[in-house]
Amino acid sequence: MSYLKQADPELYDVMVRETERQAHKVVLIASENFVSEAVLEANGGVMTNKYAEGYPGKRYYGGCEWVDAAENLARDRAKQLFGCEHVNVQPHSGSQANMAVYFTALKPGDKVMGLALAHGGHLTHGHPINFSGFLYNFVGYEVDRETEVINYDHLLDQAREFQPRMIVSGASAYPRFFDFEAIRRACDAVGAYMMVDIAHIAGLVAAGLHPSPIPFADFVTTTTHKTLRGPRGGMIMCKEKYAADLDRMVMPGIQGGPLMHTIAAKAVAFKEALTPEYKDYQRRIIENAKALAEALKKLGYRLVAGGTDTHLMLVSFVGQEGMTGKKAENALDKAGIVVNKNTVPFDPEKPFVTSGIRLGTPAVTTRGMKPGDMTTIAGFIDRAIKNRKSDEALAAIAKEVADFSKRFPLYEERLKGA
Ligand code: DSN
Repeated sequence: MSYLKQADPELYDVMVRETERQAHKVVLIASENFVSEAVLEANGGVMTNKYAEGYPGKRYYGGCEWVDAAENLARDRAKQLFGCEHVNVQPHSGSQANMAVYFTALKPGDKVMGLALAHGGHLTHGHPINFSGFLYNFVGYEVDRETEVINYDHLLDQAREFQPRMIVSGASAYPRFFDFEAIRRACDAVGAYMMVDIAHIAGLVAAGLHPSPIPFADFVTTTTHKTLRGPRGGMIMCKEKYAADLDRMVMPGIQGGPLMHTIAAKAVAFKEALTPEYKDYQRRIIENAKALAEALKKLGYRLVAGGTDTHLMLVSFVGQEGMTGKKAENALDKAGIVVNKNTVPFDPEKPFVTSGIRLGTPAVTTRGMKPGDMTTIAGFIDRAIKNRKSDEALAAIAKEVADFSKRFPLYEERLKGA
């Protein structure tokens, strides 16, 4: 029996439609994933009712004994998973996690370096239209024009010249591994804090498949819902010496009551992430990404930085007359394949048009797809892009994509009898 169906049929119908959309399309958005039913249950549970400003054992409200237990489980499991000295699981989002670190370590006007958004960075890494860009004096470092990867000698030179108080690394559209040891050397050369935002690669780091920044960084932030496959939210890890200041900055500095239902769901996701099956899942994400990259290259597509080490890749249409990321995103959506347009390094197009698309494999891997299926998906992508002007052809591909997707059931129980 669905309480929602009874109470609000209109919203219930919208939820069913969204579940069907997730199940019947191929989701290649690199930052999205499908959480387990256990994570969904915790996230939709009774802890949403509880106010709990403060931290376990030191709250501003009575009745916190069970939310304390949930937060302690989340904290202990996160520490075990990442091997960090201290963790704060309360940030509502990645953006607030980054804000808390900046507010802890920096003063307004301080100089900071971050990977430029157009080169794979994130809005909160100093973009002028974001609070990070309003408050701090950020300069962006960029990828090398030839290799399209970060040149760490150039980064060191730039740091020596600019003398930042902090160097931020991590990205939302960078397909190669980061060299955290080299970034630490640059930080040490100029006495800067090292902050790494591992939102995209957190699951790979947790599984030991991407080098970990934890031994090198002062602060590591992440979201919990991308490769990590937890509920939507944020988290901060840091050295013990910053713990008290950081916790005070998260609450009361920038947040009030923590979202205890989400923290409970984070605990569940971290337990899942501590299993051998999870490590295998992360390995398969990378295997699938490499298979998709190779299949696309065989079909003649150009990938930024030549391919991927991780869960994501960027297809570049630079130099292809009349082709843009926006056109590709629209055509693919009509064909049942969900991606996002994305700027590529040195992109001649505006951010709302772009010359690229970003593709990632966490969500399709959760559904059980394998490297052979990536070849099938590359074929769908190629046909959709080539037939982008024909709605009829795109609708036919969408039907094939839906049939293909049905071979990898998702949230079936929810759709039964909906
Ligand atoms: N919006 C996220 C992404 O898609 O990568 C970053 O915050």
